[in-house]
Amino acid sequence: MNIHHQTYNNQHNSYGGGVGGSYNEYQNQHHTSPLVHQVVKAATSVTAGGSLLVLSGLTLAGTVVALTIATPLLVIFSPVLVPAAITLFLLATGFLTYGGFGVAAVTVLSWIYKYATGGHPPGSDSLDQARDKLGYKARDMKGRAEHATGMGIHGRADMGSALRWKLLFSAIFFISLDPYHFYKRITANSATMALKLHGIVGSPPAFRAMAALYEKDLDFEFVRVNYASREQKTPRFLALNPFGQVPVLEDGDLKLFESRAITKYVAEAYADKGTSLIFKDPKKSAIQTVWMEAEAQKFNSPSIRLVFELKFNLNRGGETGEALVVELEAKLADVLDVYESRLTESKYLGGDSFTLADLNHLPNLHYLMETKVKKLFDARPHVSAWAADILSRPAWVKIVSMLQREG
Ligand SMILES: N[C@@H](CCC(=O)N[C@@H](CS)C(=O)NCC(=O)O)C(=O)O
Repeated sequence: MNIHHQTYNNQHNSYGGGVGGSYNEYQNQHHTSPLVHQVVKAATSVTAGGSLLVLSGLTLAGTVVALTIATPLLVIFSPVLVPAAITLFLLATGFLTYGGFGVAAVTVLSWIYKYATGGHPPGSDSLDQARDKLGYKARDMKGRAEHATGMGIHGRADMGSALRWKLLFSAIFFISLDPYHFYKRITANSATMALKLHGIVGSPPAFRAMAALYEKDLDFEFVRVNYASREQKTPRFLALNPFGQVPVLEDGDLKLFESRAITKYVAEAYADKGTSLIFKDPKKSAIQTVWMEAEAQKFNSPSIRLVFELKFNLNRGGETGEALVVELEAKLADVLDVYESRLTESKYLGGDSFTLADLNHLPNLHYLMETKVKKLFDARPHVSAWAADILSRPAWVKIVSMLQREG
């Protein structure tokens, strides 16, 4: 997100245990050996798909055996009506079941192969979502227990990985119960959705992009990037963003990264939909750009670093770098003084209506309001009213609900 964020991340290999956002948890899971992963994945794929193939084979064998018994009956008894009916019944049910198991086995095998090798087969998002949610809760409890007993943080990666496989086995079980529904999901899923946002729940830049899509009332698919397997660093993801970070927006054949570039594109390309997020008049537009730059160049750095210090800090046992916080608060206070003055002359930063100049602030603003830094906003009446106004917009409230549901 910015240079500070990266440095922080590298030092601690984590944004923290995250009281506030599930996305921090993904950063804890980079330790599992890829080789071990691949071996386990391959073994599981073979076992799961193999059992379906065995079922298929058993049905075929059963059909052949039953036919062998029925055929002499056909010869011995005449008229042939009863044995013929038995034979036809066996033929129909036996071969149909055999074929069904075979097709299911091949489908499941290829789905598992894609999922286990870090791909995104249709329906895997729901599985990942459930996995991530369970993993987050489990790691959070484990982290608290370890913290209480003074233990280290080792072993968190195994927890996420084990959950992934348990969920995968549950999924296989349910798929075999209802293969038709599974098939329908595969064929009806995302292929037709033009807009795709790749991100993780809780990530401030991903939420920035999502806010623009919601303001524009656009249908889009939210593709959850799997941090546990470092999906953002795989060749497939690097082809979307060579920096290996979320968010990425796909609109048909257009692929965009950098959250602010995404919000700008969405506002311009879908100018006639939903909320108008930009001014058309060149002078108004120029002023709006000034405040968009203020967010990116002045507000973002102290605010996101404070978010990481104060909101996502549990990995360090709840400690924060107090001196750093004081320094960052002073920097942010200077920025907010300028904002206070600006907001006395105009209801929104970019002008008289809500635009990208305001929207781009939302994620950091949201997280800061849950920290002691809120006092800096409360002390400035215009800034405080502005923050309350933009944070209560329906598009943003939708995102907060998602965070509460999944975070
Ligand atoms: N300037 C970028 C920052 C993106 C960013 O920092 N994304 C983080 C998540 S909050 C990420 O993907 N980190 C993963 C990594 O660096 O491996 C933006 O605004 O889109």
